[in-house]
Amino acid sequence: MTAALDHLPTTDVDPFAPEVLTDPLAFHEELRAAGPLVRLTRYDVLALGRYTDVRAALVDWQSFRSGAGVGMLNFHTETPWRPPSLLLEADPPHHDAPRRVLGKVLGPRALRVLRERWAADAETLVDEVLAGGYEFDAVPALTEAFPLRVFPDAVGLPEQGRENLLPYGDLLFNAFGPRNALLEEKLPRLGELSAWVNAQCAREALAGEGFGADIWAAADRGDITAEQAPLVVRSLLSAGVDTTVTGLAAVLHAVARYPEQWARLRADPGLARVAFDEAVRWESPVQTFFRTTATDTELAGVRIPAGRKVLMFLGSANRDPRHWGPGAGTFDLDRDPSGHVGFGMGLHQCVGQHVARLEAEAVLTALAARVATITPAGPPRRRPNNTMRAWASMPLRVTPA
Ligand code: HEM
Ligand code: OVM
Repeated sequence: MTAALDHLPTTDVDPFAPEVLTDPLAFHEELRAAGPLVRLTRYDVLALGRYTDVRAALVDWQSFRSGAGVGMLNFHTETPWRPPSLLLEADPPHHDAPRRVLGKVLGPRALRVLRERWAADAETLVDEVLAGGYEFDAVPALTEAFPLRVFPDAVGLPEQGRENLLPYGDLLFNAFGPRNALLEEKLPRLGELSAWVNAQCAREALAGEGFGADIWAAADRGDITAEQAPLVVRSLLSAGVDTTVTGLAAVLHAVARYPEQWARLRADPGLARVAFDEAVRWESPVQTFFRTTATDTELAGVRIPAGRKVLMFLGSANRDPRHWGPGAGTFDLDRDPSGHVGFGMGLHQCVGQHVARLEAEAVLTALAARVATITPAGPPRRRPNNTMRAWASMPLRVTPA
């Protein structure tokens, strides 16, 4: 059963327009209702909004390729703005060795060492915040402060220049989208930010211990080449900070909006990890990624010709009532969020997800021991980004435990 692309349902909505990025839920519903595969007339790309189809595309890496880039730009026909990632923007067999190395560097063994340190760092940070009062903007105070306190040290970055990490991530995640005003506005800093990030990837720039040194040690062992090592380090600096900042904000927003869920978490802090994963499902900090069809590919009964960009709406899949039921839109610790696609699925599934969970667990556990209630202290403000569902500001009011 195949239908021609010109007979597909279409929408003229620009999913990268600031107002849609700020509040995409109505658009997601429209997308899912229109059909499994929808043509976005604005960009002439195909879109997937339903859980089943997003998941099918994610796991079928043979048909839905990453090597042509996972943004709107097709690396086969246009020049990428930076050398492609050896993980995110690569297919097997090239993807395999860098993935194996980073999987081990960020694996359970490495994280066991960090667990206690990060728990203590979270307690210190939360104490510092509370010492300043029971009303604060959680974005600078917690969601940005904590990852910036622990992650660059874990990588082994010098102190100098760390203020470039968030702007670099913001630019990178905007660059997966179209060249709209949001991206244009940030492009002037591209050269300066890339130069700093690239310089930190050299062996000499990195501390003798840490994720960065571990990647270089893998190069010494011959698991990857010395040419690959800097680009694997670059993946950490690209994907390791803004993502967890946005993920932490997602879970704080969720517990502030659902006070009874915060009460449950306080009663059973063992729920911290479930709470984080449920927040990653509910908010989907990373909203979208593209794939490019390798050959003529059939999906949901439609034949997609080779070389087409397909946009996967992770955030829409994660709230699809066809999969999650009528309560898909609520943040609920009774739900088993496993199977969500907020970290992707299949070959490219987030290699840093254990790092993200460990950071979140540390912050939520420290908060749960110190704070009885968390409520909004004013309207939170989004920071529109072409890929991330990020926050500019999140005023919170807490009461001490
Ligand atoms: C891959 C989301 C944290 C490093 C991915 C993918 C998603 C994602 C959706 C799949 C991309 C695809 O299929 O094309 C997130 C979210 C995070 C998070 C929501 C936090 C809440 C992190 C952290 C790191 C990291 C902390 C590094 C320490 C990576 C890398 C990849 C990746 C290198 C590419 C993996 C590959 O292609 O094999 N992430 N991520 N992420 N993530 Fe994360
Ligand atoms: C990378 C990379 C960059 C951005 C995001 C990402 C979410 C990975 O350079 O490997 O995963």
